[in-house]
Amino acid sequence: MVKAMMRLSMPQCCRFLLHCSPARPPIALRRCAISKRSCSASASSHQIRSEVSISFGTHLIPHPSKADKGGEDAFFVSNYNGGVFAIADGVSGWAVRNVNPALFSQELMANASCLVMDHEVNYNPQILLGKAHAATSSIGSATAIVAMLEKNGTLKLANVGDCGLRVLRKGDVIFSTTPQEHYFDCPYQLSSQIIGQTYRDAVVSNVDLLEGDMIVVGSDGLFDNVFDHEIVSTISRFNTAVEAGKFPADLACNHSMDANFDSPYSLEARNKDFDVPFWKKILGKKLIGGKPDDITVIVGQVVSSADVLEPSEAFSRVEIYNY
Ligand SMILES: [Mn+2]
Repeated sequence: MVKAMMRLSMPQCCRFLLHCSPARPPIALRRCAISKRSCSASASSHQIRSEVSISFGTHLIPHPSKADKGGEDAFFVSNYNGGVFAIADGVSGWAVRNVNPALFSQELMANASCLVMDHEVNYNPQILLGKAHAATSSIGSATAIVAMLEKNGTLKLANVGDCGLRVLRKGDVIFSTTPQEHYFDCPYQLSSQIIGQTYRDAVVSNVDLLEGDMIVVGSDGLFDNVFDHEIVSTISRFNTAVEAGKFPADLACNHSMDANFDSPYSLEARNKDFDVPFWKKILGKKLIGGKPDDITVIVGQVVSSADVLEPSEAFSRVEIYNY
């Protein structure tokens, strides 16, 4: 399924692919549209035991047909303040205009990663999205989610489109984002064109987290293929985010290739009145199956800052992937 750019006609629903390629390894940040000065690190001199931060596990599995180029999702994680993490999903509909859909999402995330410590951003994820979007010159569009944890445990979110986030506490989902879309498979998106959405369209949320909470952030490749109860059962098998990071993505990949799995995506499609042709319906068939896509997952575990960071390691570190 090719995710639609705004004002393009809806493509035909659901196709299924046969194999899943391994994720491309992380690539260090190579280029940044923001001045280098704003990328420089800052230090916090003390770690107080009552403060929290996030321990990350990450995984990106490109769409099988895009694996050679690494797919069109991009993300970064940073340990600045309590932790900053973000995902952008390049809208694949741009390929029909001979535009590489990966360029916009990659540049958006590179710019956002450089602005994490910007004083005008002031640790506000919505402003970060706005400034990163303004600094992005590539043609294309992307959905995007940015999350920032304050050391007091407040998680601040800004979300445009259908990337998603869940907060898990003691086996329950206690917070969930809701996707924004114009119509089925055409999400809200930050764009190089004036018709797209802006940071002002982001859904902004604050969530109070506790030590031990697990955060699962993903592109729609995760949430279209994995139900929340599966995320809970998968994550609860592991004690740390580093261990847990890979498994939701692997599960999503397996489901995405399973033509017999009644996925969240196929359920949603039928709810929106998409289905198999009439002649298949009378044979008892229905529209089911996973949705092949780039799958990006960041798992974060809220931990005591003092448990993971020595003062000498408290410098901000930004890792950006797929760029
Ligand atoms: Mn996607």
